[in-house]
Amino acid sequence: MKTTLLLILVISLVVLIIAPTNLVNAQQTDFVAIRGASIPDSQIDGNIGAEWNDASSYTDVSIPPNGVAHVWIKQDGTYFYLALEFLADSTDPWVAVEFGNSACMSPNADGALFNSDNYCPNSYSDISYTQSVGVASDECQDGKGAISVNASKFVSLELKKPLSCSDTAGKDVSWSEGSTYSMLMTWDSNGGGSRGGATNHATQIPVAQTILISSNSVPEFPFPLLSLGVLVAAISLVLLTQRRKLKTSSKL
Ligand SMILES: [Ca+2]
Ligand SMILES: [Ca+2]
Ligand SMILES: [Ca+2]
Repeated sequence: MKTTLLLILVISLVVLIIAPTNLVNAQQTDFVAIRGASIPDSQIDGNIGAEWNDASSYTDVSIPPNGVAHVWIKQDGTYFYLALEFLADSTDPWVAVEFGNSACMSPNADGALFNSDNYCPNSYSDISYTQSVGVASDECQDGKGAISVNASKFVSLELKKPLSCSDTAGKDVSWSEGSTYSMLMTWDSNGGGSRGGATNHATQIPVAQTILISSNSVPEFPFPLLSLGVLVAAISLVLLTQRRKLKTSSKL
């Protein structure tokens, strides 16, 4: 019986130590960029393939001003990786992502722009947000991005961006493991660098989402109830084993 109690105690302590840590991560960040394999520039091609298998994957992510996206996020210690796919209402939308600032279109924030007819038709531009004209392409283009939009208006984009970059003029982020940062996403299809649709990004100001740059290579255990379930199952297993032993010994 002493052994049983000791086992229960040890399991409880392990769960109690692990669960709150993961609960904090799960509650405080929308996305966790786990450590994964590097993606070569050649695979940043607008086609989301097996290179994203070790990334954190999120479905049903709201992408303002309307739509639902599938998002993949990871990092390799040097680069931050983001992939996104969603159904647009045009074959020529633009997509913008703002990094490192929770206010939408904050002057001097870093960003990524895809398929803007004014800045980067069918491609990607490393940008910063500005007080005067909205956005500006960095003189020093860092990282790589790609976008594809098929005839069904399905958008796929991939971004590989340095976690830390010395391009202060381009307002590039300087991110490190263990910290959480803001990200905002929006898209547009009805003019001003896009065309063919009815979606105006200005109709809904995007809310900032948060990314934890994690040193873990597997997703955090995000569900406290599962932790509790594992604990109950483990205790039950121990008690059942003990009971079986007692029965066996009483038969003898
Ligand atoms: Ca790819
Ligand atoms: Ca930039
Ligand atoms: Ca730059």
